[in-house]
Amino acid sequence: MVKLSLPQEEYVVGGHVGCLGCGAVLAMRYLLKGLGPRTILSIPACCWAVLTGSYPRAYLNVPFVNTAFESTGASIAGIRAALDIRGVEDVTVVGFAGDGGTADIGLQALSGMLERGDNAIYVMYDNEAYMNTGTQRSGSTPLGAWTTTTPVGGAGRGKEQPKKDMMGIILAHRVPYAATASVAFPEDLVRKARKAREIAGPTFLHIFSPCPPGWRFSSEKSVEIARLAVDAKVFPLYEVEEGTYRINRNPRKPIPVSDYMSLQERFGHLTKKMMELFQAEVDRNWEMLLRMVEITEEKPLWG
Ligand SMILES: Cc1ncc(C[n+]2csc(CCOP(=O)(O)OP(=O)(O)O)c2C)c(N)n1
Ligand code: SF4
Repeated sequence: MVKLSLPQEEYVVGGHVGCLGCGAVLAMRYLLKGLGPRTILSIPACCWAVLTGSYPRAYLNVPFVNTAFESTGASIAGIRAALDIRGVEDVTVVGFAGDGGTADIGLQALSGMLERGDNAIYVMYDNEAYMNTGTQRSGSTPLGAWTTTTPVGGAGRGKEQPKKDMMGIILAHRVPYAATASVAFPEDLVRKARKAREIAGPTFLHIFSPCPPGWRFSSEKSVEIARLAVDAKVFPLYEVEEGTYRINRNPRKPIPVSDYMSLQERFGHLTKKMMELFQAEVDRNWEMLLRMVEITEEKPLWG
């Protein structure tokens, strides 16, 4: 068995109502292991707004506020400003939102916070749909995936648009640090959380978080699926620091995307032709990433 060297402290308390195998629970667990107790979270409407519990119970061992769906970026900017006025410097302010709350409805508040340079971490846990309300498609849902609003059958063949490139959107703001992370690679995730904490200014973590009921797979496969996503290059692990790209895991023996997709019923309807389209999209994105590493090794994109 692989032994992980993770902090022992737990800030996600047992008893929460997350589904079995919920990737978003692991995302929060590892994030807080990296950030530690001097952390304040702002959480908008999403699965995690429910998982925090109802008063008098709370399943997080750090303070948090629940904010309106569209306002996470503004909320963390406000919390930081309040702490600054009081002279509190050793508290990390974190927005923790789903992909719907980030890539779609909360995008303007997030963009404002990044552009102003507010000192806070924004985390998008990505389960690739609006899960708390029953699996509606988001901008972050991948091409071809079944959701309740991208049905399969009749004229429907799943989502017709590709996944929105959130890292690209974030990096257009020239932030000091942005990284992808996965619940299948906890040490990498903890390291990235710590790094974001140490950087003054806006930072962004995009955490891949499988969802068994929404992606239609059995709950014990969450971590396996997250690992396959990285090794099939569907969700590469990389970070961009002051305009320089670095890949954190370069799979020596890449696997075909069909190995990743075949474990999930949301892709069960895809034909060979659609799989090939998906593979081509993945290959193109990977090529682009390699190019960005090469280019920015010589000259960072900014800074
Ligand atoms: C303005 C507004 N519109 C719609 C809702 C209903 N709503 C609550 S949670 C949610 C889905 C959130 O999806 P996402 O951000 O992807 O997080 P997840 O539930 O997948 O964790 C929706 C649509 C709301 N609370 N506020
Ligand atoms: S619906 Fe998905 S994201 Fe929400 S609690 Fe269940 S497994 Fe987690």
